[in-house]
Amino acid sequence: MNSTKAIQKTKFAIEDMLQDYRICCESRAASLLGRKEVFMGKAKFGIFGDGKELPQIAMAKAFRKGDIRSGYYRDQTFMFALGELTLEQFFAQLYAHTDVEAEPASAGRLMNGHFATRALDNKGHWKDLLHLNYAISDVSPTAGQIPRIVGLGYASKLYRNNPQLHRQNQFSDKGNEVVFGTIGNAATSEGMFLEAINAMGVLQIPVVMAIWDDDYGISVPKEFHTTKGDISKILQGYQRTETEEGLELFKVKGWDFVALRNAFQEATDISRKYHVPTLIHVTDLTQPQGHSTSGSHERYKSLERLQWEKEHDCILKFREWLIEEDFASSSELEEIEIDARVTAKAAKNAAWKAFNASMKPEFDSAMAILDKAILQSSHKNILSDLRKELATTLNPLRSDVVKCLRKALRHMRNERILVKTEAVAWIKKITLRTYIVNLPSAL
Ligand SMILES: Cc1ncc(C[n+]2csc(CCOP(=O)(O)OP(=O)(O)O)c2C)c(N)n1
Ligand SMILES: [Mg+2]
Repeated sequence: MNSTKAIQKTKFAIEDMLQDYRICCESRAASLLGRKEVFMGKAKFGIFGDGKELPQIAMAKAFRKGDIRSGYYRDQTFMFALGELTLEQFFAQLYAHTDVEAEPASAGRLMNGHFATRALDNKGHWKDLLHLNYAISDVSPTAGQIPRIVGLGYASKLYRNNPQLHRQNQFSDKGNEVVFGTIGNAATSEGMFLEAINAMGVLQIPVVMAIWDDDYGISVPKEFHTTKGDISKILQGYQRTETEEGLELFKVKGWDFVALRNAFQEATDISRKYHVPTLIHVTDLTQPQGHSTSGSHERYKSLERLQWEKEHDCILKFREWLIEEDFASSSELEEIEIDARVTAKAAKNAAWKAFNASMKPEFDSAMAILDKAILQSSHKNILSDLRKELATTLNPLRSDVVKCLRKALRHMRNERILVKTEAVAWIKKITLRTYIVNLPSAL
């Protein structure tokens, strides 16, 4: 349809959409590589945002500085789109790199896919939140991200309604900010979500609540965890009317770029301007690699479902639409796809190199202590075996080194030799640095 095309062409600039496509492809490449890294033993666990890329692009477009996100482990594309997460940082978190410069969200303390921007500076002082894309730190219990959305939205309401709070501050622009929440479809069955929806309606707070609906909660299909299998259908009673306050509800397919852009923009405008909570139920999403690295969805999804997921992949549909609307040719898009894979791979390699380099000095100094122990102790053979075991460990972690030295100390427990003091001091130093030093600023 020519008229639609004309509107879309002027509304969303072509270069902009190709950049969106690039971010989607880079994010997907990162997810695919991430799973392989886990299976190669280079990371302990992986959970990724593949299949949820496109709606997150739309959400990022509606988000502006001063707004706040409280979401969950699928949101990598949103963070990439905002420029608050680099591909290298994404992999640094997957490897649990404990350097805050490499992994600013949590310095390797949180599971992968747990996003955050730092609201405190290195001295522990609040930054100016009005000029920050603030993603509040994710938590692992599903729906745990939801109650705080109510608190944050209510704070904006208080800031707007109380003129005494309007003087310059770094937390609220007179209540004109919006809190963006994200949650998976299955987690909407939790009490925390349902209570929060009610509270949002009562309080009339500026929230855009997005639900990424892929029909599943790990292996459990929707009919077993959501009444009528449709969360927005059963929330209809919360819909505001001409005479009653409530929520404004949207339902949109996760592969429909125009509908997503419009829904997120409209919802955000309503929430920001009128402090009306909005909910966007994004349906038809997929899981190209299943839930996480702990399972394989081929074991519980039907062949029909798996085929449907392939055909409804949001990036594939976005690609088809870009070509159909004449915004790009297949070969132009292919170039972007290849570039994205190369970029993601380079970032992965750089992150892995940096992660290993970060542990090398500790590894070398522990080896030197073991060498001394072999010379000083009467348990030379056992200590040599321990040293050999550590030296031949594939991709040794800091914890492997600490474990090895602890074992060595146990064998030397009845001996009076100097190296023991050195080994004890080494363990103390490493564990203190690893577990404590970064904490005050990692909030
Ligand atoms: C309170 C709590 N219960 C169970 C889990 C284990 N768990 C992690 S993800 C998940 C399924 C979530 O499904 P959904 O909300 O649909 O999100 P999706 O992963 O499909 O995006 C479960 C049960 C958890 N992390 N927290
Ligand atoms: Mg789900």
